[in-house]
Amino acid sequence: MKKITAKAPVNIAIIKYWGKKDEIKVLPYNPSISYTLESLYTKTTLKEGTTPGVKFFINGILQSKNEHKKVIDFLSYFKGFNAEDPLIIESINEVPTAAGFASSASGFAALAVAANHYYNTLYDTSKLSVITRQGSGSAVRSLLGGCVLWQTDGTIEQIDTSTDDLAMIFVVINEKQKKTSSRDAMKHTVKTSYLYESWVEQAHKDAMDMLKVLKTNQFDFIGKIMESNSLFMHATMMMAQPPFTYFVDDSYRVYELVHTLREKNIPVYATMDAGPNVKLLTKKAHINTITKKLKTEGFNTLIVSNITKEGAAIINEKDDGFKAR
Ligand code: 2P0
Repeated sequence: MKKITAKAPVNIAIIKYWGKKDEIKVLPYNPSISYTLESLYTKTTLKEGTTPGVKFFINGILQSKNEHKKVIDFLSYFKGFNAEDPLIIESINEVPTAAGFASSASGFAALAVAANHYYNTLYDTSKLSVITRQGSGSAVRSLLGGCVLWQTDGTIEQIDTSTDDLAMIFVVINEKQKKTSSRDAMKHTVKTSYLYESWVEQAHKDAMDMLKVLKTNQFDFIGKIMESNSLFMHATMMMAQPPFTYFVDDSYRVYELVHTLREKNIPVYATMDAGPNVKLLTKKAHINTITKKLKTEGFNTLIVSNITKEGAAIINEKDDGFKAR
């Protein structure tokens, strides 16, 4: 029986993508940059079914008609796919789904790589990224590992920077599915936010500055640019008409804690995506101090991850290791 499994990492943007200049091709208004996480990923298996049609499961749960449609539309980009053929898709998320933990990114990256082998299309990274974007824009950054730049023309590249002593701490505030999808939230922001033009301009500057400090591994500058870039993105949403926000009280509390820790010379910076959970960037040496402080303040669900150089790839189920894409 034909069976292919791919594994794709979650990526967290240190320069955010928030808005499409081309909705059809899914091209962003500004470049974005991300780190690739080791401990958070999606594993997706494609295998032949016994009855006609696609059956799509996430974490063992058969998905809705709507989710099936998304996946079928996506797989239609792979030559040889036929929605009537018996196909089972089993996706396992090592990440809280749809709470701003970028599971759609790792999900579509894993599906793209698995389908590329299942249908033997063997598209190169460039062609695969064009398809992957249709599932989720930020998913293209999960195709590569390490630190990844996604340009406004759609190209992706790995940035040469040192990530060995870095770690991210995920402060889980809410694992529930978010109310508004980022796709709709982005559209609304582009159309109505008073700050959108300024965001695009500043995000370009932030990306340029970030590339410089990444190349020279200046941690505090990386953290500062990351934090302010994320806050600007959230400000664009607060200035949309009508306004909205992904912040909840506990998100603000985590930001305050981060500031308190920095006053005590602990190098830690915060970023937040399309959900209330906060991600902290620090150096490995400070993980214990930070997690201890968070727990004292009642934040008990924490996920610590290294940055990995591995991007999405087919895995050998037996040894669970990565194989070449
Ligand atoms: C990012 N986010 O750069 C930003 C920051 C969330 C906040 O990309 O419409 O699933 O499918 O391209 O990529 C989440 O949105 O949106 C996202 P689509 P996507 O990580």
